[in-house]
Amino acid sequence: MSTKYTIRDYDYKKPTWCPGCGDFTILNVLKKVFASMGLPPHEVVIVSGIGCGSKLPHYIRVNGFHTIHGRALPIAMGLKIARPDLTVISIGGDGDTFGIGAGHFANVPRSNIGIVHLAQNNGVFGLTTGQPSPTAPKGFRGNIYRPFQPIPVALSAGATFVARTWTGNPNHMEYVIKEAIKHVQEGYGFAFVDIIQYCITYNPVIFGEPFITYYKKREYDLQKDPNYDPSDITMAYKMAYVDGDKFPIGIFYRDTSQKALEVEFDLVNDPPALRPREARDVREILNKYK
Ligand SMILES: Cc1ncc(C[n+]2csc(CCOP(=O)(O)OP(=O)(O)O)c2C)c(N)n1
Ligand code: SF4
Ligand SMILES: [Mg+2]
Repeated sequence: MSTKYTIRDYDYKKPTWCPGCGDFTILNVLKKVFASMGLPPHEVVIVSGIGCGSKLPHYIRVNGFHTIHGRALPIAMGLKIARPDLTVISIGGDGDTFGIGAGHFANVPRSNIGIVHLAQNNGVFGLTTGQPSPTAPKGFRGNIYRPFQPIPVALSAGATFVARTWTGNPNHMEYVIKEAIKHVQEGYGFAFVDIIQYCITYNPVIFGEPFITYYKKREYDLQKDPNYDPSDITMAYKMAYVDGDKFPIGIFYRDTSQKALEVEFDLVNDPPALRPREARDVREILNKYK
């Protein structure tokens, strides 16, 4: 553990989120994690999509890339291939990750690229004023679909680290995000964290109970269960479907038998974007298309 950086080293602009929004907790926890892991701000990149939560890179002093709706993951992947020496975090809402970006969520994990993806899962399209997102329960504001299941989909997509936390338990979130970053640093590949996020404006009540009360009553920490083995994918699938009176949080799955893509192709010590380039005369190519 390093004491080189403090939380204040990552402070930047003041967020414009609604007072009480769970995105504040995610922002504060990220600063805490970066400081306690001693991550230099210039060696971290946060790539986001579009949405309330995706504004996060504007509010933290690390490199930021606010991209387009649903596309944080492929951009983060390209960036990690070019600069595997950097800590790359991709972040986006539930609409971003499981709706418009679902194709990337199904395919980027199986590359096992060493990035952490954080889903700000609030059950609504917050920025566009509260339409049901893919994770909204059936019946919510006229939603006729059953909710999308992030954990089993991440497992099936080949993520080698799959976890869940929520914005009402910042200590737990800190633990889980730190473990996700460590998984990547140790060269094991893609890490996914589903963060159940409080949207105080458009989704403050879960099945008739206030958000905080609902999850506080039901949170069930997998790492406190001595019989839970996160290396067992069948246990992970089983726990992923537990819902109702018990809401599992923590590391569902961790596979340390695979190599990250950037490790397998030996890119880490020779980042492609930092390789010396010879000056090339492009006129010959351009002339071809005249
Ligand atoms: C290609 C495209 N389609 C639609 C939109 C409109 N749009 C902006 S944000 C958003 C949904 C945001 O929801 P979510 O990803 O859950 O993030 P939140 O605001 O809840 O944090 C939509 C549909 C857009 N910006 N770009
Ligand atoms: S609308 Fe919801 S998600 Fe968006 S800033 Fe407000 S509380 Fe947060
Ligand atoms: Mg959302």
